[in-house]
Amino acid sequence: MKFGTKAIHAGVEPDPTTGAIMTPIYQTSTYVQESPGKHKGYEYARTQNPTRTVLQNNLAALENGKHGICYSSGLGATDAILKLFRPGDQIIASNDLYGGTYRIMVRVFQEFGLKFKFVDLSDPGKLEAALTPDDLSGRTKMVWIETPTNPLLRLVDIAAIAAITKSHGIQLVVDNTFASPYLQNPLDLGADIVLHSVTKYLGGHSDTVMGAIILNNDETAQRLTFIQNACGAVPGPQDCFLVLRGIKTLHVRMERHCENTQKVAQYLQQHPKVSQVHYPGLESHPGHELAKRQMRGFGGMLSFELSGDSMPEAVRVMESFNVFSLAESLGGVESLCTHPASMTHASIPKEERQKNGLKDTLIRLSVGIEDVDDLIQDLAQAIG
Ligand code: P1T
Repeated sequence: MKFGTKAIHAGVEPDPTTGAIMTPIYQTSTYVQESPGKHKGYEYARTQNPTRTVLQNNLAALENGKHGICYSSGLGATDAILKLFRPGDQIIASNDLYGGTYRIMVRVFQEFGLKFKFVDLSDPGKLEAALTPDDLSGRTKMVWIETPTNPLLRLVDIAAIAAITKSHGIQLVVDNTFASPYLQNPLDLGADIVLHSVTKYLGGHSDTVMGAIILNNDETAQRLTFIQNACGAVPGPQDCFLVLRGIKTLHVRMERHCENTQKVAQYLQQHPKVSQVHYPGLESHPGHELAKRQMRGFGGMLSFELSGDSMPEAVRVMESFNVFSLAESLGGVESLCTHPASMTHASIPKEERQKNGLKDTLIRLSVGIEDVDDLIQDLAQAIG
């Protein structure tokens, strides 16, 4: 099946009791057993829920993976992956990543003894260089990347990084939130685990918070399913239904996100008051050629900087939008504008942010699927 057909049909069957075409919301906490241990495969709703099962199977199909496992948020999924490790184990992560991911690594798991090293992985050579003999003596267990990265839209070469991790027996996780499975399938490029903040493009309508992990390895999937039940960060059935509904239009939405964002990026690039636009669809982007190889489109996210780097001017622009809403999050049908330094990436210390190239004046856009002329007009009046 091709992507659009899988989005609508994979894992989804008419309800066996009524023929309902839409997966029912099994709003129940428990399931009646005939005799102790004799049941229909469902015991308690933290452990299994039929609405969640359908969504998990659908997500696995979209990422060309064997197992899909859902959690109550993207960070719930991140938490589950980090619980695969023991004190002393090291994870090497890209230095440009969602602030909450940095926060759970440094402020939660580092306190439990996990070790983290942050490296600019947009150059795979830097991964080789970062792997000291000590790191390679079994200490480094995982490499963690986002591509494109949040919020600087840097591209990381998944196949090149996977070749390095495989040669050293290290696992590779790709946070595929910005691309969505419509534009990029990391498992096909050699990644071991794909993570999504389902909250974003998969849900697509800014009405649900959820996370997911997709992978092929049976043993790791079994452990992650154990953690899902044992630690309890599960999504409710209503949310699973909303995401299943959202996914049915993922391919159509992503086409419009990409089309609109390319036009918005081109508009911003020629604007005299804009000094830099970070969007992989622009030929001037350092990852443009890689994006053409690795992705099927350039996505709906971009960030930009105003000439002069003036904070009051950046704030004035962000306060002046009529169509873009100033809010955290991304990937919904409506356009959003975010100030990473004070919002999504505030949990990364300022020196750390600046060392990685994230300026306080950076403005991030999640370009929605409205009429692009209205979006460009809104940018024109806000930037002035
Ligand atoms: O918000 P949650 O569903 O827990 O997902 C966390 C997460 C993980 N990975 C990436 C790449 C993300 O962007 C996020 C959440 N990001 C935002 C809320 C944001 O505005 O960037």
